[in-house]
Amino acid sequence: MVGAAGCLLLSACVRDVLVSEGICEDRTGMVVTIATCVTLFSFKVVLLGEGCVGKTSLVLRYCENKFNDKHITTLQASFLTKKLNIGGKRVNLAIWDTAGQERFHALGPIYYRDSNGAILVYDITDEDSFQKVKNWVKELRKMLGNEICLCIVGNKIDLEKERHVSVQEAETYAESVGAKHYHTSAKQNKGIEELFLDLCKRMIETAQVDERARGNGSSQSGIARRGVQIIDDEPQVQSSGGCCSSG
Ligand SMILES: Nc1nc2c(ncn2[C@@H]2O[C@H](COP(=O)(O)OP(=O)(O)OP(=O)(O)O)[C@@H](O)[C@H]2O)c(=O)[nH]1
Ligand SMILES: [Mg+2]
Repeated sequence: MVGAAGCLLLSACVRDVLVSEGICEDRTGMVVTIATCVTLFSFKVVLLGEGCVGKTSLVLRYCENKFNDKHITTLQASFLTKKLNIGGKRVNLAIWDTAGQERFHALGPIYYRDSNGAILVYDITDEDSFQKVKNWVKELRKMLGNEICLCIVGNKIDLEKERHVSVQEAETYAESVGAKHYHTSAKQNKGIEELFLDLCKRMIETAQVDERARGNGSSQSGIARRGVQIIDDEPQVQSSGGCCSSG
């Protein structure tokens, strides 16, 4: 199927984005239309973790560059979006910030279902919050398998002197479950851009691998099911002449 801008649509969930269109003459004097598309990825990311570890603070810092010293507990979940451009690829992030309070735990599947990435947050000064991350990893791997990109985040690194979770232990654990570990401070705005950028690159890679597998007919799962959108980003040149069109 060929899109309006001449881009080849690779899957049912694909959307092409026309970023520029112009008319010029080629070397033979024929009038041609040049249309350029970019790849558009739409990813869903969920934040999970115990109450008060800083999930909302991380999202607010990332999306709005704000920080609040007060803890305003999240009820159920909240939702923010962010648009990025990574090496010519456009990424739309839908970020779900969930409530950490135990009474909301059962709502988890509503928010992590169909997620491409999960950010599991603990507070480096609170050992229990790290144990809670381990519970989330078990649940996510059981419910979603290996297709979801997992990030384990030790937040509040500005409180290094009060650290109760060893860096070595956290990093070794993350590696053992196929997750990546990150260190952040929402308060001091440290490590957050890097966290989201790295996650986006990993999700793009996963999506492209899935897409190639689908192209080979070896997988019907993955990308389409999880709403990832990929398009060909090659500039397309189309002849605009009627009978003279080369097709
Ligand atoms: N020192 C320090 N405090 C932080 C940091 N991030 C968040 N906080 C504080 O920790 C408290 C809890 O932050 P939230 O972002 O509301 O925590 P949460 O995980 O969203 O909590 P729930 O919504 O109840 O699940 C607030 O008082 C924040 O100001 C940080 O990096 N450093
Ligand atoms: Mg919150």
